Amino acid sequence: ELKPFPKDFLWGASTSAYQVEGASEEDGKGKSVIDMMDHPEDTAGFTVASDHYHRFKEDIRLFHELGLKGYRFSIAWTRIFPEGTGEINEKGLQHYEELIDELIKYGIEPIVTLYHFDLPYALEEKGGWGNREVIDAFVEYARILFNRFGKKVNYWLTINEQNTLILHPGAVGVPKGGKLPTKTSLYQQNHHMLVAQGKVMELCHEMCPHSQIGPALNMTSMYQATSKPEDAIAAHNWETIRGWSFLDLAVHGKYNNLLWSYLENRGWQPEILEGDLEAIGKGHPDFIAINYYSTATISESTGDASDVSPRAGDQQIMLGEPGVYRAEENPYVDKTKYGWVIDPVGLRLTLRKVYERYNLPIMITENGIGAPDVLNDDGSVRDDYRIDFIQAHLKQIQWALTDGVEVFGYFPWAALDVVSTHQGYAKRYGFIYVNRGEFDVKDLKRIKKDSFYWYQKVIESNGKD
Ligand code: BGP
Repeated sequence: ELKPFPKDFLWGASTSAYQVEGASEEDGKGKSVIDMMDHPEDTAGFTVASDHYHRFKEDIRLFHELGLKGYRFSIAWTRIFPEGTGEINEKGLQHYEELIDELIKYGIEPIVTLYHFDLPYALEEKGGWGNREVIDAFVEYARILFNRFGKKVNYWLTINEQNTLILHPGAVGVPKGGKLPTKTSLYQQNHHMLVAQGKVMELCHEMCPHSQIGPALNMTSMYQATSKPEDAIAAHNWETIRGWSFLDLAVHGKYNNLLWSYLENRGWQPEILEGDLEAIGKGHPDFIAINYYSTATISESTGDASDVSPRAGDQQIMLGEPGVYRAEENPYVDKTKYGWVIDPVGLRLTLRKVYERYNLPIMITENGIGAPDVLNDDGSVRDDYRIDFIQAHLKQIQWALTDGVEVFGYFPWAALDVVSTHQGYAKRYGFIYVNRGEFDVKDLKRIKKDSFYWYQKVIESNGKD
């Protein structure tokens, strides 16, 4: 029999600063790598986005009506430190203070991501995460936030999808004129992020003993395409390199053996200074946050470039690596319009695996379906596909709870429409429609989609609907 959702389950929804705020040059905000990114020309940029920066009070009123118990958002580092370090911009702190206070006023738990893809451009110019100095800059930034908001915020997330940043840097974007970094440089960046994350988690425990902090990786499961033993090895290769190696480090402060030999064989090992592993190991996350969208199906690598393709991934991520794995179509699952595999059962499996491996409570910080939602003349948005998607995933979360997995929160992507990383407003995720086109920002009116009314009932009934 299916277990019910726990009584205090955190029903929420997510956004990230650059995808929702707009006001990209207001109140002293500095430029981030996102502001400088080489953006596809036919999609909306991030200067206005959903104008959440100005309309957060109206948005939070809607979140309250929706019944949210938690709202996950990110703080833009460049609003606090326009240059990444040095001078603090008080206006930035004030903005987030007002946002947090507004949430608390409605009894909505603020869940704060410290860093969601938007590194200050001033730091990027100094070498970005490849430069060890960024570690201290990140710790200092976190210290200011813990100091100011530590009493009000109970849940912090460190770095959003560090594994996406490292494995698919092109999916997040590169500053104009910039090239994709080499693997050696990426794994060095990864190492610095890990040290920074470890230090920030330790600092959080010191400064805000009542709050909890954890990493937020994009986690999923890999299926082997056939029962061929080599396919099983390839699936294990990719599942480890893509997911476990990041979490093993965040939780245990240890480089996974398989990852390390993979790096060594290719000459991609990062430089590790004395004290680094200790710093990573002192982090001790209180929970694990996962973003889950889809699974992939893997076969043995053919060893040549034909392994690499968007064949079984989505259209913006190339999967496959010669000598490591190859991605295949999965005939048992559907896909979204954007080619992302829809696999609710994969979420149950992933939750089981993550819990079994680390024994830490899990918060699902992203999950959702991107679709070209249509605003009808009668003011409705009939997003039944979103209802089906989330309903199916909730059922599998319940199965995971029944399997004994501790899941304590669900934060679908997204609370309201946001600029998608690649398809602007053509691909939407929210429960709340934002009335704007790709370039014509119109009136930015908020319109409740069908999924809004449905999710409202889900929350009201604690997941029975
Ligand atoms: C995750 C990111 C989010 C969000 C989401 C949907 O990887 O953390 O920021 O954008 O994916 O992706 P997209 O906007 O590319 O559809």
